[in-house]
Amino acid sequence: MFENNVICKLLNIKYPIFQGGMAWIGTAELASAVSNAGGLGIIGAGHMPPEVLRAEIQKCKGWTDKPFGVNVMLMSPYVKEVMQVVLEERVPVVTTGAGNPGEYVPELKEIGSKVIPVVASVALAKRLVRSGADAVIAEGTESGGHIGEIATMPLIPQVVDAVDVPVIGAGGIGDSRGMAAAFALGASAVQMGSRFVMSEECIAHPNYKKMVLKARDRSTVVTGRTLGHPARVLQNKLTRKFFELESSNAPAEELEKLGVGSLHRATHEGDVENGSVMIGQISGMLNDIKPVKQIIEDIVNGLPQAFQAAEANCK
Ligand code: TUI
Repeated sequence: MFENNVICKLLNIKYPIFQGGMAWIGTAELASAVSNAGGLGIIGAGHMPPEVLRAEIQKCKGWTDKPFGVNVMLMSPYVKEVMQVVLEERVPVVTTGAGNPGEYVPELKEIGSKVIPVVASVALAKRLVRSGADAVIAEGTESGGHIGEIATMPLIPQVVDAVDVPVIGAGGIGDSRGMAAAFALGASAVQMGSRFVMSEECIAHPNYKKMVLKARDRSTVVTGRTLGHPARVLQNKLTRKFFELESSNAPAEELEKLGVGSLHRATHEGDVENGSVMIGQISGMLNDIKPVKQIIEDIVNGLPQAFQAAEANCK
């Protein structure tokens, strides 16, 4: 299976499954587990200072001899220094999020890294392919964390039609059915974040995972739309406070203040009422915590059945 898959061939991986590079919880523990299981593990640089990222990359190199990636969050205040570390460490795959990485593409390609930006629109996908991107991740608004406007179902085929590089589908994918659907829309691989939050290897605080276990289909909300950086999170005390302030026309600085340190509060301190519990709209179907290897194998093993079920409707 996947011998002819363009992404598996491009990156030298066994399964066309990326782990989304999540801030604070996309650590070397998770990334190396995903890479060792045959997918592409990705360290989420988030707001990490450059030397912390370097240590994380070196841990990952020690724990896996398979390809792995780093996701550079372009809104980070350290973005330039982080890119420098990625170059010095010769990270095999670099994904980016929350912005346009165009200016960094040439030097990353020069050292042989594969550059695969996350895009939330056709326009940015086209621009980045012209800049030399090796593939793009089309991420729909169903995702957790920082999001774009367009849903995965319309985004994937429109990006696929617009570019001549492979497309990785993301946003709302957490099982074999989702992966089969992304393939049917023209994607060559998938990226999953939320599904890997609910793995044994993910270091997210137990309270975070417990809250996701209890979540349903309508449990997420989007904060930060009026601030220009929308983020999907589980509804809690923090989001209620946020919307209250927003509807009373509180100044933007006051809203921004609520967000400072809020992700770490949830992921590491376990304060899931006053912190940001970032997770995608598939939260209602994340009902177990499994080892990474089992998550990947269950999805891959379920693919034939998912395709057969779809085909049965055409007979
Ligand atoms: O980056 C993500 N998801 C994230 S990053 C994150 S950490 C964070 N913390 C505080 C504030 C903001 C972020 C949590 N979740 N996903 C990739 C992604 N990129 N989703 C959407 C986009 C995107 C949006 C607009 C990419 C490019 C873009 O274009 C901007 C432009 O300049 O054209």
